[in-house]
Amino acid sequence: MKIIDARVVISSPGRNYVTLVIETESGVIGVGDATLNGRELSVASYLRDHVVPLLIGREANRIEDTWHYLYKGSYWRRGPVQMTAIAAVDIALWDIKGKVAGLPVYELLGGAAREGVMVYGHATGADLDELKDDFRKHLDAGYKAVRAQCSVPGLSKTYGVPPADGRMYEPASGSLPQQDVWETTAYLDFAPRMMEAIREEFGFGVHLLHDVHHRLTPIEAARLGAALEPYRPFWMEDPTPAEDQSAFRLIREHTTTPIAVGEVFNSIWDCQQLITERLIDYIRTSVSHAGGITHLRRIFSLAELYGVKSGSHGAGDLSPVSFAAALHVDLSIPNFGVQEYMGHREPANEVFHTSYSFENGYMHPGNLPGLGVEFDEKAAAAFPYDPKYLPVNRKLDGTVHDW
Ligand code: GCO
Ligand code: MG
Repeated sequence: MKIIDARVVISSPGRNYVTLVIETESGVIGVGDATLNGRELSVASYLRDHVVPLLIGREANRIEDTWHYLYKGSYWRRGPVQMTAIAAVDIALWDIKGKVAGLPVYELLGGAAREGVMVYGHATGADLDELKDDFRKHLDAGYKAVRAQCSVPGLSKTYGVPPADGRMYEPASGSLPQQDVWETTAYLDFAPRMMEAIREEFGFGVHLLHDVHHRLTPIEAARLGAALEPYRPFWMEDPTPAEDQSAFRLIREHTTTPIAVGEVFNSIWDCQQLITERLIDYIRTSVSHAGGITHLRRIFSLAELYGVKSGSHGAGDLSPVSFAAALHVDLSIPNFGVQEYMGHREPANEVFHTSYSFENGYMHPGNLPGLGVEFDEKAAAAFPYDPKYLPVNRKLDGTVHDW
């Protein structure tokens, strides 16, 4: 069954998404997500200019071969652009395989290893009272795991806390990146108080997560991990800039707080040391930025060998196509940990018709053949691309800091 057409659709139903549509001679269509937040057009060009010409005429059922053809064949391997592009092709081909077989993708991956996928939502607040209100809303909605982020007193803007005007906290609107302000001392004093306030109010019966967003040095992260221990966090996410794998050894030596990292990784090589030296507890690579279902499964298999669990990135800047693909993987692997679920803003559901469901804190990808997401190209055309940047972070003296 040959591929006869492949096209890239860039649309902005609530936020920007790059979608790859692959069409086969038998009429079966597959969709993949190629969104790289704030750098969307680079992946669109990689696909349109360099990958689509290679896909036409290829056998759609040869997923593994196509993966290596695109990965090794380019010579210039890895990086977020190439790996997001390969992911989009890979996800679309799994979608096609499922539709041809008449089975949901998770059945092709070995079938359900659990009844549902535990997801965590985001609770945020401009102060502790607001955070507690939002946390309570998540518990009322049935969430078993919730991430807590709160404005740091003294800082005008904190990661993870949306502006008061109802916009999402990322990306910034406008033609230039928004500037955030950062001060490590204030954050390190406040974060344990925030976690304490949540435990005092809601007890220990809910999984409590927190995202540091790559902002600390190893010794600062070690101090934070130790300070959080009494509140028994599910994980401390992205404590230090993720590209320095050996930094995690120092954190590990000082704290038993579980560590999660990997949303910015794009291959197994980015986490090889972290996993094989048991420096982390959860690997957060996503299906759309780490080479698709084929490569993500490879990462999770390596992780399983070393007792590391999955905890995939699932922010709203990954499209519903990615999210569905993530749920199929989550449902089928033995070492599933948790899945991030941020949801998608309206009018995303006018463009992406999904079949996944949420019940009592758990999600299921549904049982439609393939991924279970239908992409409405006509509807997408009504929401043209809207260029936006992620924020840039500076310390109080103006030095650019990790974001
Ligand atoms: C998370 C992430 C995101 C990223 C975003 C960047 O844990 O959900 O940190 O919020 O910042 O995906 O585009
Ligand atoms: Mg994060």
